[in-house]
Amino acid sequence: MTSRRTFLGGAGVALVGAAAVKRSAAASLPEAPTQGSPNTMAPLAPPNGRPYNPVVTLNGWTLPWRMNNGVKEFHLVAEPVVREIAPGMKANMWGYNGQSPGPTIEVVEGDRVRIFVTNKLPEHTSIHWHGQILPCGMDGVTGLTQPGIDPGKTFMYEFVARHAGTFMYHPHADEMVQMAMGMMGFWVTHPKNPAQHAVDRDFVFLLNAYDIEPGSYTPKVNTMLDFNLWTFNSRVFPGIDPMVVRLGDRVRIRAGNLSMTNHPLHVHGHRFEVTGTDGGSIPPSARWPEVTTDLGVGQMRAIEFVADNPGDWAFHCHKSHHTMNAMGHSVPTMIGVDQRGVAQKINSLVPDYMVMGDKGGSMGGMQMPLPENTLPMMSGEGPFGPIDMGGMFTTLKVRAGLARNDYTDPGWYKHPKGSVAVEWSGDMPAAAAAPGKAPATVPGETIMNVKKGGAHHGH
Ligand SMILES: [Cu+2]
Repeated sequence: MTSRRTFLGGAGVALVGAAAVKRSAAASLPEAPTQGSPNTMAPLAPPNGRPYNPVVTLNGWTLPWRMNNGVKEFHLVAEPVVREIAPGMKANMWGYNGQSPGPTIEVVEGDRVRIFVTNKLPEHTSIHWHGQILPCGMDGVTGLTQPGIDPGKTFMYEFVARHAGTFMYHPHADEMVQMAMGMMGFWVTHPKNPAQHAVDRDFVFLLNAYDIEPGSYTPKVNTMLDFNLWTFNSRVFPGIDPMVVRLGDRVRIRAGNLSMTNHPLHVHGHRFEVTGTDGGSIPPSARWPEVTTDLGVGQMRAIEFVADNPGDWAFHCHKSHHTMNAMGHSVPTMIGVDQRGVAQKINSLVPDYMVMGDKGGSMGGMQMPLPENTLPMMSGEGPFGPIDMGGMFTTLKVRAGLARNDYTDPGWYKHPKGSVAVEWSGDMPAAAAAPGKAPATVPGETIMNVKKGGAHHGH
């Protein structure tokens, strides 16, 4: 909560920062609260300014502001942080105000916003306000619209949040390094009229990816595509909190993609509509039902649905390797190979060896010894056993009888009697034969149609 806020470095740092601020109308820099806890913080009800319905940042928080003569003033501090990726693993990252991603910024359409950005990184940075329609010189592109913010300096951005919508912020300076290190944050501009696009629960998070070698703590910043940790707000399952909603609630989930590949986000048990992009709200006549929506690189989507189906529903990226944590790829496929006996022989030479694929066992149930500061590939214990998931996976917990502002994890869903898939213990029915004549086969023999002739020209 914001009660955990601390003053960064105290008044001394504020004075040094203020000296570097040239055009500030303020006598001093606004407070720069920091957040150390990776827990999902309760929505921040606006203490002043125009009213709005606040969002919930998954495993994150919203940045408080100072109102100064009608201008909302925020203070972001770009700095090295330690982020818990999930219990059992921490990473040395770069972020804002104590965390990666940085805090969510929430403002209202028409608000004049002033953002102070202090750089405590070892290299220059800048912030681009992705999706905002603003004066060119406030766009945050180092070299193009401003000089970089050197280490120890504070810059001031000021603009009017002209359009309601879902946005994000990230550096436009040494981008590959700074984004690989976790520098990004969410931005929501609420509509002037709180009744417009109103929902009961509004969740936000960013999609990001890291390459952290098992046993190490710092992301590899030269990785271009082959990342090994696929995260929601720099967290992996089971470190991602469930999205808890009340039965019958209208729910909005907003996500932005600052990783280097696309992510098809899939919801179980519900149909949704994409109601917004980083370009704004989509008119109702242009929406269509979906259960999966693909988020391209640099895109944002807002989806909405009524949570009318109680249960614990999976919510995840549909790329199966994105619901896994760091893994080795140089393993041959052993599906169909009977490995019984092999493990014992290898175990006499390599004590920790285990087989996968056939007669080996699923990865979720494996208890492999891991290097320090590394998560299992897939984990998470459910009410029926291992969930076999990691990475971009969490649950949507739909429950009757929750209080309006209650986001507490209600535990596992209690299924009505007779509504859970069970093992069949009766007689097996006779298999129905397909119409037509089956080809004659000899047991154990495989029929192959081989196309003869012609050279192989490669791929
Ligand atoms: Cu994905």
